[in-house]
Amino acid sequence: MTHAVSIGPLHESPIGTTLERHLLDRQRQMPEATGDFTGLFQQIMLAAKIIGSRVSKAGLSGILGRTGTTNVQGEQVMKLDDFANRTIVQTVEAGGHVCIMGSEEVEEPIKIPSQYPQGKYVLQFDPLDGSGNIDINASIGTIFSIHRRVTPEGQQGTLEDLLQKGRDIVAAGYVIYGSSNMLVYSTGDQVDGFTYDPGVGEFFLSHPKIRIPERGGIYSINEGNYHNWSEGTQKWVDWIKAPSENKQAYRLRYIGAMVADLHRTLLRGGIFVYPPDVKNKRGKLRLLYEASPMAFLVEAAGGAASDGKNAILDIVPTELHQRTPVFIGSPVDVADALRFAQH
Ligand code: AHM
Ligand code: MG
Repeated sequence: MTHAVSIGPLHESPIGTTLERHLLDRQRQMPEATGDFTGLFQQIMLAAKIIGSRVSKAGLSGILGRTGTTNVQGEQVMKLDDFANRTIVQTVEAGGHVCIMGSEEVEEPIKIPSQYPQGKYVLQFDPLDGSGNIDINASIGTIFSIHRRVTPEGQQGTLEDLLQKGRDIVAAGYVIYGSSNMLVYSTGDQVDGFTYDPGVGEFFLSHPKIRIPERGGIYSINEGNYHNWSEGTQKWVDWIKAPSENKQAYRLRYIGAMVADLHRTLLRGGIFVYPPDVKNKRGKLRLLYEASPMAFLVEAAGGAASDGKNAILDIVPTELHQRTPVFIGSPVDVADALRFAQH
């Protein structure tokens, strides 16, 4: 028998690193790991694949529109953010890894039905952030974070498990449904990005160890709100878009979906801001489902995230749907913005 021509050591990968392999390799580095975290993560990724598949067919399947409308077959159609919410709940609830969930789409905590085991983790998510972008075929995303429960094991979780600060997050991430679908996640020590191959049905490591640049050249804010801002925010925007002695004029980019704006900020640097304004005195974005997970990722990549006074990760939540101002991105750009915002 003739032997095939050797093309390199057997364990050198011809296929790249799958998300599954990445998770298993990391699990083995933690001797105390039980596989619970990996199991939960795999369920979230299954939900993301189902949501991504449905998002990519949104224009075809008659699913656009409001809850309660009917599609061409006369069937009731579900709004995509309802669909995404239900997909995550149903994919995760029976797995035995979580004891309670919180969703931007649901007013109250989502309990795990008593017929299922009550796990040791807590999952919070924004199932489809930026959903206003669906109808114009622009990027949207899913944001999630995982905490350890703080109430006794074996019982149903409570609000106390959900109201934990971002500093105690075990892992956070987002999935962006864009020109390609990507997962970006961190367990706090590094941030890795994976691109989805729809032919294989798997995420592959494409952006290992993402580091946000110290300073960028882009600012991202809804400038249509200019007249509703504080004087400090107005002065900062006037300053950042003008050339000055030690910097170029920054360019403005604003997609209006936090996942898309943050994804660009993480890769290219710069700053994303949703400040308080006269209509949204505490800001618009939700601490638990949007600000905290993104702050966790950006800090792990070497960036900064503040509510204008304090690090977002240090805010102790008092309500499930609490809002917060957000100044997030490259550390130098955030420090510059805070000098203005604090006046
Ligand atoms: P949503 O969770 O209802 O989709 O709203 C959150 C979105 C963010 O993704 C985005 O950054 C922000 O709202 C945009 O708000 P605005 O249209 O006020 O600029
Ligand atoms: Mg949202």
